[in-house]
Amino acid sequence: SDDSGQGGSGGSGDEGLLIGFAQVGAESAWRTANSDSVQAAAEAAGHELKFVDGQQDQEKQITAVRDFIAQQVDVIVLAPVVETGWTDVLEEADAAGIPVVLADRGVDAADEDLYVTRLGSDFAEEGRKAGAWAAETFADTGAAVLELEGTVGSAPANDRASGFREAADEAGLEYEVLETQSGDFTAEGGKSVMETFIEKYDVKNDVDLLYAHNDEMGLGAIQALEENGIVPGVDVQIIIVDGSKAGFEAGVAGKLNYIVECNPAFGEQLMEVVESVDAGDEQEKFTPVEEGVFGPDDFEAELPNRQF
Ligand code: GYE
Repeated sequence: SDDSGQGGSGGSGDEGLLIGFAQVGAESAWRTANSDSVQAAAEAAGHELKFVDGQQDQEKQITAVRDFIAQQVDVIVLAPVVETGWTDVLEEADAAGIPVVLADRGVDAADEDLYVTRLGSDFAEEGRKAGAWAAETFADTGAAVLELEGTVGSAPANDRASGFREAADEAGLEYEVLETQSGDFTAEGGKSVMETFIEKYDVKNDVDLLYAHNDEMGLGAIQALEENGIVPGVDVQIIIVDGSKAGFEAGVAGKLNYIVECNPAFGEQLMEVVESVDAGDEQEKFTPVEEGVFGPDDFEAELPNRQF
């Protein structure tokens, strides 16, 4: 794209923008694919990207944003690990006249005026897709559900939980969420939470559905189930969110039953938003990334299309 004529503070002539990106971490295949997509798109667009991996730690992300402000970047891109606690640092960016674009995760509605726009997924819609499938699948029997939630206080954990319940309630599903525990969006987290679930519940006989808020936690849980002689996908049905290659492979192997897609490859779209924000254009408050759903009949055909 042609960068000339952009009105950013640091931009002159054909120079690219200086962008600070405070990323969540490297907790999942989704995240790694997202980091790759953003870095590749920034490079292709001729922008300089300062990339900081927050290691799922809000304090590290706040420090990164403060560093970006000190470096007078043109635009700050923040993927906030959790929703709350951003007001102060966002006010600092605002006072410095540096626009903030949220990528992927969102912040508290109360801080809505402190960022320009969010580009990412509609996590509540993802949750509703999971809940709608559960309602259809367990319409005749009802469902006892265990939930492996993402990072506590994160937008995708909050919204995937509420969206699921919304759709299940709306469809009149008879269900009970026996317990919700966080696996922090990691495979180790998913595995260890599943082990405690297995100790506490007769998963094989008393649990119908495991709802994992991402692939890694679902895959970790599958490992725990197999190690305990419980057949994943059969003794207990499993929903995951993201749709990585590894997730689809588990689907092809019959170890899980439903995949709600979450698309990490929005780097190019993000660069367009950042350039438009730098140019001072009017922005929508939220730009959704397009995504679908996949059941057992789709797993094999879709696997080769997976990019992460
Ligand atoms: O689903 C998960 C990652 O915020 C949408 O974060 C993202 C989530 C994604 O750890 O795998």
